[in-house]
Amino acid sequence: MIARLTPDAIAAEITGLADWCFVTDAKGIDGIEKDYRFADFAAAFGFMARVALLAEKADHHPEWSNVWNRVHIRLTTHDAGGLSARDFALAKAIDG
Ligand code: H2B
Repeated sequence: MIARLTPDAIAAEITGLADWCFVTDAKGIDGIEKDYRFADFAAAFGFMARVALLAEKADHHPEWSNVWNRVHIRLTTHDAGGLSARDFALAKAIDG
């Protein structure tokens, strides 16, 4: 079981990220979400392939969707029922 971050820790982490938004879903679970846009489907899917490898290495996996050149990513920690340090580590790895 991994610890959920406190609201203060979440706020501090989000200020260090570009374009990630704090979103509480319909079930009351906190996550962070970002929309990416690419030149075309091949570029978007190439990004998803790179993220998939990062996620598998970290054993931490995104909730995501793709529509042609757009990729929407939501990060939350299922084992914690909300946001943990793992979500912010993966967000930084994705943007890095
Ligand atoms: N991904 C995410 N986003 N949250 C988790 O709690 C999680 C995961 N747990 N990937 C991992 C896999 C866990 O189920 C396995 C057994 O390590």
